[in-house]
Amino acid sequence: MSDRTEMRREGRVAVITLATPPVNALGASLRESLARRIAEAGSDPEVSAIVLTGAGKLFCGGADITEFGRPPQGIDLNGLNAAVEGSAKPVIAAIHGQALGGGTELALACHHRVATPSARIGLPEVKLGIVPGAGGTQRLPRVVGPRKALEIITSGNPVGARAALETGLVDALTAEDRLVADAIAFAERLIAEGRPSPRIRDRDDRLAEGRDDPGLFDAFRAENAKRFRGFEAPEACIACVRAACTMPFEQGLAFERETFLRLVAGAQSIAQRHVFFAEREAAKIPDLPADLPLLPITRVGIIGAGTMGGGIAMNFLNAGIPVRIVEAKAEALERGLATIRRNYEGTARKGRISATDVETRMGLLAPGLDVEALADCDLVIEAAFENLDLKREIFGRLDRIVKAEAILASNTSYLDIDAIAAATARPERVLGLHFFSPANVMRLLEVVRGAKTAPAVVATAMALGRRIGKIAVLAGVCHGFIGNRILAQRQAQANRLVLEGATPQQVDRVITDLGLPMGPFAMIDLAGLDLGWSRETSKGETVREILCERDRRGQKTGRGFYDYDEARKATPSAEVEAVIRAVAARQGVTQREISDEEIRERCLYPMVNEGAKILDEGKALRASDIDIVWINGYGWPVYSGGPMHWADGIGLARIVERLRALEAEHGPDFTPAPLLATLAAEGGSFSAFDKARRKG
Ligand code: 3H9
Repeated sequence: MSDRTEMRREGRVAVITLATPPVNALGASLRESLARRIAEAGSDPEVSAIVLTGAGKLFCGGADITEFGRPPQGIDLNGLNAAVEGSAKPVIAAIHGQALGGGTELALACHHRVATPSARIGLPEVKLGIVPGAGGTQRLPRVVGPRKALEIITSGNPVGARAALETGLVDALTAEDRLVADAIAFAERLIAEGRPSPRIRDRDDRLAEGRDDPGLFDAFRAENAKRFRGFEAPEACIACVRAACTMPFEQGLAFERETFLRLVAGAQSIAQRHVFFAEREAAKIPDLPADLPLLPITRVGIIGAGTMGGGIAMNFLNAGIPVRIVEAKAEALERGLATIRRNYEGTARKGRISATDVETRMGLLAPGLDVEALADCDLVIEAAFENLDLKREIFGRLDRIVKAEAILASNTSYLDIDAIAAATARPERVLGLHFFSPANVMRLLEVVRGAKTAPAVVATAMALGRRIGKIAVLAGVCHGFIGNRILAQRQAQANRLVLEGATPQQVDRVITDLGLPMGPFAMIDLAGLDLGWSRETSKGETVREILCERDRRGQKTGRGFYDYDEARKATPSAEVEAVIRAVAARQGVTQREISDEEIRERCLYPMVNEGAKILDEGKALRASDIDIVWINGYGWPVYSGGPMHWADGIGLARIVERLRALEAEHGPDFTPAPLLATLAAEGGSFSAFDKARRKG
């Protein structure tokens, strides 16, 4: 076993460095190695204090997540922490970069903590569907009090070193570039003072808050009910912090351990860990060499200052990248700029950015009415009306105006990128950058690779996505790419189900019960029923056409599939139900009672089926990419891992069996995709399919 730590001596101080790149995760060999070093330093008469630090860019990223679900090996993290805490010589954690999860728990087992001012400390376990399992829920409340501990543990968000100093989570800040030297000086002072080493487990002064006010936990739960909806881990975190207040330390620790083991084996945590790795996997494009030089992006041009163009611009401004934004009419441009400013001012009012930030960002934005202004941009994104002829015309023009080496991108959500690229003399520099509305909020970016898009252009777009804080997923050219192509399947079934007798609110409820933020009909109302509709061409045959003709065009007209009040609260509409009944009668569809189960199967199984087709055609690189698209673009709940992971949980054989039964009843919309049928017959899963593809 290679040693996973380094140890050196500086006078009477032993410095032990965690050295398992890239994140010093506390896997079995690092735990063993660390325990051995602590014992060695403990028995060395020349050593009077120990400093623990991390190699590379951070202190420690926590337990090794890949070990979860496997048989435990060697000393566990609680055992290691007990050894550190029990050391007769003071142990000081010297934290830089990040201390996360088990890394923070290790630091809490130390007798003191010092940190660089830029360090961040947190317990992100809740984001993996678990509770901190190595004393975090027992030690943190003893330092910062139960209320603050609840916030930190249930949000999973790290706190900055300065805030950590204020709450007592760290004892001192070091100079940014003198972490270890300052930690050694701190240790030498302790040696000189010769006081006994404090152990967090012995403290209980801060716990009074939770004992005197047991209602604190109920109040916290109620305040955060919306955020916690559907998730198991936050409630378990609350129970563990409460245990810290009501049980002796060892008993609380045992309670935490039990809770951790229950959750780590549960479906939610398995799904959330799948998402953690899937997000990182999505960034990897197998056929692109890792050392491919990226194209410089120092100035971005955007065509269209509407909702989409403005939202897209904000992403770049937020990242400090100058933007030129062009609109055809002065009035539309003014309106677009005013919206961007209003959005920033709103964020500033909430205290998330400063008034200076607002001006800095607006200062990076250069508005104009002339496309010529985009000539020297490195990337131009077109966010114009969704019409192929119009887009081809714009791209033809851009090609003549914008410098030859620049990338030209379309934000189209459905159209053929190859047809758009063919309107230029540089198809290798053309691709799709599909942002999701609201573009400044939603994390997903579909990077659509055309038949001729150059590898460096794809790599640059993927890296740029990351730079502006998006999760970029590579998609191939097809109608609707990954996300909307799958959405279309759900929508077709939703439309059909209401004709057959379900109500829009029943369909929407079945979908929101699965944890999605809104159902198909609420979603259309938000987007507008009249997208792609016009009075001149309307045949007045479908429910949607008739509702448009009656000016029920969605939230913007106060009425769509639902009626809306001033607060945009939706109520079911008798008028809509009558329209649906009339259309059903005209089409000869007999209405009947439809069960929630039927809605679930008919809406979701065709999505999974379409996902299999997308995979088979190579339009998505992995099933897990499809999950990432649906989680970050459509709000699929992370606790069920995305549609493909969810399907694996049900079993592909069961899904194919149900699709065949639905096919017999309702026709070819439900015919199982060949890949899905094959996987089901082999007893396979999408996750095994991804693994096999990865191995090539
Ligand atoms: C825990 O601690 C439980 C305990 O309470 C109790 C235990 C009993 N394990 O994100 P990056 C991999 S739960 C294994 O791209 P960055 C990652 O997959 C843990 N692998 O880097 C990637 O691999 P690859 C609580 C891990 O610089 C590579 O490292 N801790 C782990 O953008 C680089 O990662 C957390 O939840 C891990 N813990 O961000 C923290 N972490 O190259 C999770 C990373 O093959 N980690 N990898 O794709 C993070 O949030 C980020 O990785 C971090 C670095 C901020 C640390």
